[in-house]
Amino acid sequence: MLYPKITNSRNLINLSGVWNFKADYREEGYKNHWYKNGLKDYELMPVPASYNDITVDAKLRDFVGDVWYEKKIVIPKPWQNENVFIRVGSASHNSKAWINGILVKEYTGGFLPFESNLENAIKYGEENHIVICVNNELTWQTFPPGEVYYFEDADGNKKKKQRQQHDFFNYSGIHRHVYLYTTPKTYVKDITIKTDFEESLGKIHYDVITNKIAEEIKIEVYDEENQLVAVSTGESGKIEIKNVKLWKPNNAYLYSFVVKLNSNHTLIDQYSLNIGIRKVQVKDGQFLINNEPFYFKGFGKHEDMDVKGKGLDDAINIRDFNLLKWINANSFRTSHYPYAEEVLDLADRYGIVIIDEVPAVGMLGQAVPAVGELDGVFTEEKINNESLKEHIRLTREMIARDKNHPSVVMWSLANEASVMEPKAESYFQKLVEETRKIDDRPLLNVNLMLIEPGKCNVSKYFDVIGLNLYFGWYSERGDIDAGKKRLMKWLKDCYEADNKPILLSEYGVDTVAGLHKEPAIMFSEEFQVHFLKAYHEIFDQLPFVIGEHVWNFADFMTGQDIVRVDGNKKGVFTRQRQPKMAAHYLRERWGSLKNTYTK
Ligand code: E9O
Repeated sequence: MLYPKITNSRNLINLSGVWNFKADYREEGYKNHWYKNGLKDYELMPVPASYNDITVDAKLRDFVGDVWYEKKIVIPKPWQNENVFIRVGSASHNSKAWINGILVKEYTGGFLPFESNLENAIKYGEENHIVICVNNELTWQTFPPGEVYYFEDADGNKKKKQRQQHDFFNYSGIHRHVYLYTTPKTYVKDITIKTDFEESLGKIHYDVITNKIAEEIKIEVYDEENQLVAVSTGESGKIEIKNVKLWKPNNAYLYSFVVKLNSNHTLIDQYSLNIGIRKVQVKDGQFLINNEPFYFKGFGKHEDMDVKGKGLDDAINIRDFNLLKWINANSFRTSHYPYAEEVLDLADRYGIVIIDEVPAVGMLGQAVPAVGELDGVFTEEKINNESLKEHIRLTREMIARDKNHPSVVMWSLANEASVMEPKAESYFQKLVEETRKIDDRPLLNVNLMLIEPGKCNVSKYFDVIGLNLYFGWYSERGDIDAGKKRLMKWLKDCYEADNKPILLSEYGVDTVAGLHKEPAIMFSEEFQVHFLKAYHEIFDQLPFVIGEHVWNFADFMTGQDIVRVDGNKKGVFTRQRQPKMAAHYLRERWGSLKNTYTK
């Protein structure tokens, strides 16, 4: 799915801004046809933003159910000769959209875009009524999975509640831009780019899909100085670029790939993509980018901030990239869901490497399970065949959206699933098989520390094993030395069992900014530094460890819990994006390790 853009054949209106909003506390929206009759007694709500932290109403913050958004807009008359689409970057989690009372789209999935051709629903040159209903309920067949239940209070009133298995707040609402955009009647629907190189010769393999057969497809490739460096014709082909400038971590180079559709020698549609030429492989136990061993230095992150929740924010995003550069990181994982396309564009430009993750988090009994509470998830009632279908669909949609980003080097298909269960095996085998059919990037599975070495039923299907390890925190609590010993043994045993490169996809400790203790104890800034140092001493001895992603880049909001004081505090930066002590330590360490760090 191409990102909407203005080109000399396409137009665009960004509908972000202030919308009318109403939470459906009494479940009357559908009965009273709000999608047609409009909202009465509404309040104002920003888009994009989570609605949860915008007001001071506790009922809205923890609301489970449908909320309704409404906007009125005049659609320009000249648009009547074009296709007109509505496109929502993401809304969490289940959406329905109506234009002038006509249902134009239903979509499930909280972190990926959906769109619809509005042909039969809009009025040109007149006001149009747009309504989007967003529901935030999670079930065992959604991603992330969850369960809705009813809680009865002392007066016997039933309250709808959401049980969730994941450790981040269930922020809800319209989280990314809403666009109306046009295309000509014949237009470029999709572009797929694959790149490679041999010595100084860059190679691009491309496929262009149009909605109707187009008479002529022309391709032009421009370098960063806007010089034309290659041309081609036809819907698919190979292009070679002499003296290629590769896209490299921390040294991004982007070509512009321009597709032109012509009819009778006149241009009917044009679309351009920024592309990077680079090559990714897992070979001989190493992760190679452009044939050089790459060592991941960075974080698991979240889309999360004060007030806006998961709402797209360019200021925070650019601040985050500046901090990643400052701390000498070279990569992050989009834990635990695909981030906004705008974030991946920044990663392409800043040269930050991305591991792109599907929202498959919490496929286990509880958020922080005790031993024995992991199992019994791959059952008819919970993660079943229908879940698998959804998992495959979302993986496909993520790849369809993100495949052309040079920054994306690996797909992460699950975080902390209950993979010791025998039934997990066929589930993941199928998921991996389906994923490999559509893209050749390496695949990552991320395991939590309750999956004992040698007991993972799915590692054999993946290229890289991610391990989330917290010895000295969740176990051996407060005893870093004991944690360190366990870590060494665990990593060696995992490697011996699976013989795959290991990425430390999570390790870290909750740290209260400003709390100082000498000697270091849990929650102090000193403890975070000691813990990270101890882990690094182990990683540095093990050649099969191909990277370190600290959990987490910044403090983030979670559901309310006795182990969460105003959220998860494992950030190296605060939620306001200021450094804790550990940030200075990491900056020094990562500054002295090269990207192509070999042990
Ligand atoms: C997933 C991430 O979203 N991994 C968790 C992170 C955390 O901070 C969470 O935020 O809790 C770590 C899971 C570790 C579970 C270990 C349980 C061991 C009990 C003895």
